[in-house]
Amino acid sequence: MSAPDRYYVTTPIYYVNDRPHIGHAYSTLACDVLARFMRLDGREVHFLTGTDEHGQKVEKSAQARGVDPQTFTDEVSENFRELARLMNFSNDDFIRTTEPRHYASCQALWEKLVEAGDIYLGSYSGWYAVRDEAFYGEDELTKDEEGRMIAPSGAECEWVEEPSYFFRLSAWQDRLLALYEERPDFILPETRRNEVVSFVRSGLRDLSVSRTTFGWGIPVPNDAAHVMYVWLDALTNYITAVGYPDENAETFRKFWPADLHMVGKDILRFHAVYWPAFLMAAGLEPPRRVFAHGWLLNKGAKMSKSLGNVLRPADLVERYGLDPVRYYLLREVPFGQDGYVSHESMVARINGDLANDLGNLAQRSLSMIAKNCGGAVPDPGALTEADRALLDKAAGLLQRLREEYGQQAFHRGLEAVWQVVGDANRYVDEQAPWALRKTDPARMATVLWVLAETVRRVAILVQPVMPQAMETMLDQLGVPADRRGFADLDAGLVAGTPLPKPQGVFPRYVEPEGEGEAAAS
Ligand code: ME8
Repeated sequence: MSAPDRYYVTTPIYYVNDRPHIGHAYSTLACDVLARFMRLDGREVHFLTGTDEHGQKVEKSAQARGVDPQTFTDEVSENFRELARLMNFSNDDFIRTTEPRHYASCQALWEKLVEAGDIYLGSYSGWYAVRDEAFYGEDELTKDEEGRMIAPSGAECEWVEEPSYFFRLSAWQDRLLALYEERPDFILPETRRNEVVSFVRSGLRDLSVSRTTFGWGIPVPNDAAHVMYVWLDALTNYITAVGYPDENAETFRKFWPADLHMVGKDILRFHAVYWPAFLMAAGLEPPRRVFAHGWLLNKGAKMSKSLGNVLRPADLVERYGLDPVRYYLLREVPFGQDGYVSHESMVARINGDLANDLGNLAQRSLSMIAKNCGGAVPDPGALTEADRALLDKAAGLLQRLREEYGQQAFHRGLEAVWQVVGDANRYVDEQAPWALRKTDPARMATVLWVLAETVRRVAILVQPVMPQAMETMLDQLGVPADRRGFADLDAGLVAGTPLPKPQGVFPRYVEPEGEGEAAAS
């Protein structure tokens, strides 16, 4: 059983047939925020991402490019490493399913499943969607106008007949239902959990876990005619990365079971049904949680006109800045639900939440300190009720964020932080420190200290979402780099600490010349 002070979080491993887009960045961003949050909260974190490089879809993409699959995957996998650099992701490892460590792990898992009597040889005849790398029953499909068979995902299916090994999934139905019952937060959000439960209740068919009609995959032990079904291969990445098949490896003992597999709703069934069944069959613990987030949607024609080509992460970052994009994606769309991305809502968040609310709070507090307190943290006198009320609210945020992020409710966590930012802005207006300058400079110093201290707490807590911007803000508050963890939250700002010249952290977004009309339309 892994120790409670560690945290293992994983992203889906992405198919290398596609260039990274905003959806991939979204899943990994959510994990990055959790990884950073847990590290700041004193936990030992393992944060894994990577690429899924086998299977028919990738083989076909390589063929279309006229290169061998290994050359192709080497090249395209690099795009996902580049995405991690671009987005400032703090992953501890990047796994590729073509690595030797992963072959060893998959083959060992396979042998375990054979030993357990859960794999048998048969033959598959049925429908397969290469785009989803998934098998479908005929009852799940619809016919399009040209008579093609279409999966619920919209992917076209082809008829497949081949010898295949099967995993005895049907035998795991009751144990899966028992798992969902015993651990109500194994699958989140709850609506998705209910969908999985009713799918499993309706009965499970054995699962084809090998293919013989193409060769780009991990060979099945002792039967070279078969390669493993890409999903069995892909899911295993989560244990490979912590040292499987060596179950006694320090990393395995420390980090397995994973705390969280973050996935998009399209791939929940693989993670919440097949994966725990494989693991339990091999005598391994299932992960603690699978969270299925929603879909980021392009706001129709309107957005594509106004945002142009900015749905590539690099374009968004170039246009709006990295940390504003990170903030926007987690604040705008309630995490777990589908949501729209639009230029208008992005600009509203940047100019409202960031520039006006937090940026301006920090900027006006620090400018008044620079001007009136000799450029150093002011000396607070006795605190009034109003001072205490604001400081207490800021002090309550850590627990609130632990709860909200613990449920992957990033939007609610950020909303709670911005409520305190709003309270702090009202406090400035009420206390009017500029007026106190002449009448009561000691009280002015106290008010400015309370403000700077509130900004310090907020900045420490917002680091996981906007690491660079909060680094700048904490530099301006004179907080030493080694005093920015959550354990340092209660050590308030020290009077007399010299402060650098204040500078704005969040510039307002201004439409570039000549683009205003298109962007606003
Ligand atoms: O499915 N909005 O890889 P994949 C939000 N290799 N998230 C999105 C999105 C969107 N519009 N589009 C994609 C695979 N995603 C398998 C996974 S894991 C063992 C193997 C995200 O490259 C979302 O997380 O098709 C989705 O589940 C994932 O990208 C699919 O990535």
